[in-house]
Amino acid sequence: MTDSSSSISKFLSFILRHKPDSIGIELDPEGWANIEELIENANIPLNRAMLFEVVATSDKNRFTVSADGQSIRANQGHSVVVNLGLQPKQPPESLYHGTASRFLESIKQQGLKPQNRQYVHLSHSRNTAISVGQRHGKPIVLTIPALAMNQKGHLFFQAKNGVWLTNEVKPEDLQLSSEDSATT
Ligand code: HQG
Repeated sequence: MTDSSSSISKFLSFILRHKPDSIGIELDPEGWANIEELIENANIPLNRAMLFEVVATSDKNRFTVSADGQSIRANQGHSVVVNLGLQPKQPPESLYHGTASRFLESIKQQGLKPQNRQYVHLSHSRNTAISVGQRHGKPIVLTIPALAMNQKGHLFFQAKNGVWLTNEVKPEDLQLSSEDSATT
């Protein structure tokens, strides 16, 4: 990704996940923004070609353009409440959550909470979890017994880009062991 696409991607994530009102636009209940309006209101240089290029090249497949080409939404990561229409899905046996060591005590006490987002984010790969954790500090990977939780009635969802989502993970469901470090 070029510097310019990366700053457009950050801008789109900020507007489409968190603060559409910061440029005076609204998302519909399913999280879609009108592309014309988004471009008109953008406070960075942006046109349709630039926007479409970022959608097509986003390393994490972060955005979807509607079938009619008129609207765009983020695939996951929202703090604003939107209905992505995700259906509960059976997860694999284990999923991973990457976090920073400084959050561990609090996570042990309270479990994993969505914090500012709509869901707790989980991945099926430990390596992805390590990169996610690194964004916050010294990475730690927690193993989540997703299938066993699902069998107890806890719901899991998978966003269009493969990220797994759930409402929370209670402390008793967290598997904490000496292997939960990211040194491998
Ligand atoms: C932590 C990126 C203390 C949680 C990634 C995390 C991801 C607690 C932080 C997506 C806690 C929230 C999401 C508790 C949770 N006490 N800390 N009880 N419960 N936490 O950024 O999962 O590049 O909101 O462990 O790839 O890091 O943006 O969530 O460290 O999929 O597309 O609170 O963002 O995608 O941080 O990342 P975040 P996340 P993008």
